[in-house]
Amino acid sequence: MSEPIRVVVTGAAGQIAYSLLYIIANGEVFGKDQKLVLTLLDIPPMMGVLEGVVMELHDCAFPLLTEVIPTADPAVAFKDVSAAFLVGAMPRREGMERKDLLSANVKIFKVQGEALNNHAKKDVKVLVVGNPANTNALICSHFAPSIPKENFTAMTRLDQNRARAQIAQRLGTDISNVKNLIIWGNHSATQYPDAANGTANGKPVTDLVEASYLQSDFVTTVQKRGAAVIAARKMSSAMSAAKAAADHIRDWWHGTESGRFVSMGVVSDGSYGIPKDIVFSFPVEIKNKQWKIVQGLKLDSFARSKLDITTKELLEEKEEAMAVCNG
Ligand code: NAX
Repeated sequence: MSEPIRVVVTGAAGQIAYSLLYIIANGEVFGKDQKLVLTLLDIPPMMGVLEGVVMELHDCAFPLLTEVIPTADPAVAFKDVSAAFLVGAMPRREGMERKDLLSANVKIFKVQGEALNNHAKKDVKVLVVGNPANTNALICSHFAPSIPKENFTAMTRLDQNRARAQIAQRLGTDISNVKNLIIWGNHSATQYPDAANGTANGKPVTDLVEASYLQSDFVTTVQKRGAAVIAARKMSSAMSAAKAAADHIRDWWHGTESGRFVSMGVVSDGSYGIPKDIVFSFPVEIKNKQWKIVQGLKLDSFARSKLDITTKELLEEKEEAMAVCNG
């Protein structure tokens, strides 16, 4: 059994964290032989609720969990962490403009970027779940200059899992047979779910499913799945978001098998003509805890037009976020 690593979950009193903490503490992310110290960050008014979460974590009697530290202080939460799940964010309230939400959250991620910079391990792996996830990850990285920008990522794995589920259901096959669907761009309604490189039972998805579906209903169903869950459940996706966050970090930690790629929001290096220095979801392969953007995939004019839309949105978000930071 190896020495414990410290892992932080922010928004720890919220609904995604409630599912996520179980998965992490049960050894399903870092491995069944990796002991853990969990630090749980939330805001001061939530400390009472967080205490209840801590009680439940103790009562689960997880063999790998050596310590749980609830706190409202980022300096305590981020101390020596090897992995950070940044889930906490300001929710959108009625009457709130997208701009107001962005502005509130940019401020949170600036503070957390600075805290990571000052207190976390320099090889910390950061996953931003809180929305707007891509731009929050960019801001976080901007304020943590001592940590490589490759270590900051945003979650689009839920969108990828949703895409796989749609294709598996349509073909009536096991989800494990469906591979290499890609989410390009922003974790928002402009994302482009792309089946052009996907396979099901080793065959191209494009040979098995009509192009008319792949270019219309498939795209919009995945783009709007979050809203559909809210309409039905009266609350946003939580269990599936937690599972996706765990999938994302588990693959980053342990790597992806050869020939399989996963989608992650990462800082663009200019691949596929996407402007540098925005956090854009690309297909990646992971080895030795380093992700690499999969190169050489073909993008037709339809795909290219979709990538342009999501790129434009991310550039606008970046500009607004930087204006807030500099203002
Ligand atoms: P909840 O409102 O249930 O929980 C959020 C928690 O964050 C609350 O306990 C709140 O007090 C805390 N919080 C707020 N500001 C904080 C701060 N400065 N430091 C630490 N904690 C803070 O939301 P939940 O359903 O858990 O969703 C969390 C975030 O995930 C939201 O921003 C949501 O939009 C986003 N999502 C992102 C997804 C993705 O695929 N990237 C999918 C699911 C989800 O919608």
